Amino acid sequence: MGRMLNKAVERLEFLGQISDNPRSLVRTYLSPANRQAAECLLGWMAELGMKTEHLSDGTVRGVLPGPEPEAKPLLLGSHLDTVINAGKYDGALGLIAALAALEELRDEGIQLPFPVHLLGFSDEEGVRFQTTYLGSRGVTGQLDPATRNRLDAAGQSQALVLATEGWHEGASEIHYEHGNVRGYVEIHIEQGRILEECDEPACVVSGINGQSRLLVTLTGRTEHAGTTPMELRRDALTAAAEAILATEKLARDQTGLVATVGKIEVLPGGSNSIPGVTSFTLDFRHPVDAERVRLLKALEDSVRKITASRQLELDWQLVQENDAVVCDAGLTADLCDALERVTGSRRQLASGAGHDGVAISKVAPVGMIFVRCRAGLSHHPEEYASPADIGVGIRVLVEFLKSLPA
Ligand code: HGY
Ligand code: MN
Ligand code: MN
Repeated sequence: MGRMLNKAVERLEFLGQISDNPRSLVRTYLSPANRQAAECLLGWMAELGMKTEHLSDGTVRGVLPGPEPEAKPLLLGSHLDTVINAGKYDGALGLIAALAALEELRDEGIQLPFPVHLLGFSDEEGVRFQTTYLGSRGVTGQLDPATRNRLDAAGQSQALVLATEGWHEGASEIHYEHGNVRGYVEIHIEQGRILEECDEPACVVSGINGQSRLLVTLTGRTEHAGTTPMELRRDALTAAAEAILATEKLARDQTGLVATVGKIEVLPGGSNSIPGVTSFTLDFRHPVDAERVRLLKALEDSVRKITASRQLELDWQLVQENDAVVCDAGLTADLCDALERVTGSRRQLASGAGHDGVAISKVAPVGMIFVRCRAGLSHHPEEYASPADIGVGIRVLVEFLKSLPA
């Protein structure tokens, strides 16, 4: 496992240098760096003897057909894209670890009795269009018109960007439907602190929390900063500040709720003009869907009171909503058996982070393995998983794959 693990760590380092920004790691939907990372993965999969192909949206796939190419495939995968100023493990670890597990099986002379597809999804984080799972929703027929019409910062729709910047030459069509996939398994860093607190290198994921993503826009009136009396102002930024603090207070008061405003835009954006329009993103999550919906409505009511009291207009736009996903009991039991053989533990954790398994779960049973990450830090350049823990994750996946019957 030593040589294979070293190669996996080297590949993670290599992918971690492929960025659209020379000073920090960022790869987004159909960006040059995302394509470069995809081409890297295609090359490594081809080295393993996989039949490789790419989709016009930048998702790539490698296939090991096995003795019965028409049998239902087991899907492995994760995402090629990153957040802004990212760490090098979120997404990439799942791809490199899955590839390493398949290489380990080859080195052990083991041919799996079923087809395996390894998928590198083009966009999971949703940085460019503020929507999630563009790649995994793409291969499962879930890209709705609302998503296709989402605009990026340059005002281009996802459909237009795909048409004009897509990787069309030689692209394949890949489509998975309910009933024609054996399952989907992904390795991912935990992005939390629990494995570190219990000093365990890896665990199995029991489920993925639901999330709501919104765009909230407050409209007041732009006026002169020097001549407009305070009592006459309809300041869209101070109102947004009050709304954002109300969001934080609600999340602090409600167990299980996490809410984040990650991006804000203020117009017209001049230091001597009162902000007339402020828009901000809202990321709202809770393990229980009904609670998430109830609390989101409560927040909307609070924000409407704030904007009404300040004579502002409010646009409360739900961009995307994913209910919580419970990982498949059968896959999870098999993964726990594999975990126990490697570490002696059968620990399961729920994921506060979203993953491509949310989209794939619409057509296939899903399971996940978490690998410990230092201080739980993620979506940060100091994100880190040790080679030893990555090696455990890979061994768990190898044990799991070996245990599956034809
Ligand atoms: O936002 C998330 O939960 C994941 O990192 N896409
Ligand atoms: Mn991820
Ligand atoms: Mn992420």
